[in-house]
Amino acid sequence: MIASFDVDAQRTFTPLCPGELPVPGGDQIAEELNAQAALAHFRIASKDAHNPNAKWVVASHDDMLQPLDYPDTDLTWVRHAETGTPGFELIPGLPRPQAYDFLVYKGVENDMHPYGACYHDLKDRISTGVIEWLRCNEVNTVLVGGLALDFCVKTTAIQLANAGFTVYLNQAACRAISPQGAKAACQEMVRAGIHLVDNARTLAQL
Ligand code: VGL
Repeated sequence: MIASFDVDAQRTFTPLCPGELPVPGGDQIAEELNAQAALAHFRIASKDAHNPNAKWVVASHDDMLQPLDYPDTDLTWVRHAETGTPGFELIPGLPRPQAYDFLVYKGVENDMHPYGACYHDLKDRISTGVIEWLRCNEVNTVLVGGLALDFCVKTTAIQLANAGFTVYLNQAACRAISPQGAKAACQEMVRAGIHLVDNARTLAQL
């Protein structure tokens, strides 16, 4: 069985939320995510679900990406993806959350800021249930897209590959925070055995 995974495709990571973590073009991926989902038996999603009291919160973008010394919170970030705010919502063009076969919320704890959607912590110890859900539903192949390529998408794809799934990363269904980050992430994913494809049209031909 094949599952399509929309990783953190939320408004907070798009220019629609300029004060949060806008990823250039982040609001342009819905069509590709939908095309990719049309090739799969299941559609699942992850959403960052943060709160304003998280220990990694800093007030300005200039103070971001500073190292932090909590076990499961490695860097500072500005407030983003807070539940109940517009930034928490999925990007325009995606289905309502109710339409997904499985949804996972992550980054809920104040002192945990995971990137990958498969584990709540940064050491891949505490499962979010994604891997178990996929296995229960006899999924062996996962098509991945979302935001941002160089953080949460990369980490999620690698976690899935490490768990034994065949993983296809749809590059047209992703956007990255930085071009250098995207390049390094792609290299890391290839090393992890992930198949990079240009778009859903290519996926349809496989
Ligand atoms: C993400 C940075 C901080 C992501 C989340 O979803 O890629 N990036 N928090």
